[in-house]
Amino acid sequence: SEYSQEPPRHPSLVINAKEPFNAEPPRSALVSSYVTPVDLFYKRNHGPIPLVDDLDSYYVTIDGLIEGPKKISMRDLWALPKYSVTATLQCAGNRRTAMSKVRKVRGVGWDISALGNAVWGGAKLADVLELVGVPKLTSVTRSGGKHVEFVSVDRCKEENGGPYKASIPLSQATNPDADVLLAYEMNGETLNRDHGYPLRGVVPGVIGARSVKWLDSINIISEECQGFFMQKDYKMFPPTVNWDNIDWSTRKPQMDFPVQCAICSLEDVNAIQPGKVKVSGYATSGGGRGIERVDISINGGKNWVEASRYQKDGIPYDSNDICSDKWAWVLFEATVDIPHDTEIVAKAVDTAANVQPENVETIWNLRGILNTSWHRVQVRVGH
Ligand code: MTE
Ligand code: MO
Repeated sequence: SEYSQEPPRHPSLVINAKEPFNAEPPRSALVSSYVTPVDLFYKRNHGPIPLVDDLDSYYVTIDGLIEGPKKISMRDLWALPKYSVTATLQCAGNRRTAMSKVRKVRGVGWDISALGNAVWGGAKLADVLELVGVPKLTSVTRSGGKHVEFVSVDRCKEENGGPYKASIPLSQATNPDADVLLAYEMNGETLNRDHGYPLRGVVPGVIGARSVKWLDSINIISEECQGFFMQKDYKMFPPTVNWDNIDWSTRKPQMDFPVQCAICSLEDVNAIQPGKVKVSGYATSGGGRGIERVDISINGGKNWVEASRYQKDGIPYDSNDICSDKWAWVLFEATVDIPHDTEIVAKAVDTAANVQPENVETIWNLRGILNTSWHRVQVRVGH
């Protein structure tokens, strides 16, 4: 079958769909390290994993509304300055299963682990675009190019057997500070097949869907990419929109991720002993915004205590510190006293003072994306 060449995977991944392969690590694995190990990093696919086996004949075609189209080889990319960017990638469908409990939504079910934090190594897209005559900080090319479209070598049914694709604004692509990468390494190793070997886009601060794996070509275009995943998916609709009245053209493709957090040290319903419990998890926001605060409640949201935050072990996190990783998640930890059955809640505030919605009902949408509601876990004590 078309799925006969899938790579081996870690046995502790929770498989949400087999073909295409969609899987996430157990909650507890996420908070075991600041940088998520590659084999435990969530895997989100829309088709079989393509096999690119000859790097010497591999190249990315850069074409479209530019002066000189060019084929870029891995050698060309390796010759450019290499950057390492620690960035959290999160699927827009993270926490979809919980949204589905309010009212059914369409899409692969995910618990809270459809995200991970990795050190991506590669060339900056801004440097690559210079090779085809597009200078830094360009928002429109002389021939009217305003968007950068990434096209994959994979095949998916949503595109009627065509490749997965997505685009970002040219202004972001040519801004060195946006840290958009053409990545060939993940956590210091050659990118593996599941995550886009030999080359993928990494667009920090933006929903995972725009970080296209297995790049085949890059096109400079005048309008945003017209592909399925830009125009007929990954858009945020109000709760009133259903499959009978949906008009996809009324909404923009989702880009930045809103502020999010989740408790990873406890399962949905946990039996624990009375006394002190460590509550830990992740918090992350989009657009390079840091995490200002994480609040924990042990009585369903009546009272709150502030959790401690960190990125690197032992060093308290400071969103103003230039040594903090601006595109990466912040892990949090609080020790609380749990005398009886209760609901533990976590919510984060980002550096723009954006907060998470209290209830999932108010942000319900038919595709089940961006469930960033307060994260709640039930604990049963002492029986
Ligand atoms: N790129 C290609 N070519 N095909 C895909 O199916 N899935 C996207 C994105 N890039 C996808 C893709 C989605 S929806 C997400 S969330 C991320 O890749 C997941 O990246 P990962 O599997 O490396 O975690
Ligand atoms: Mo995704």
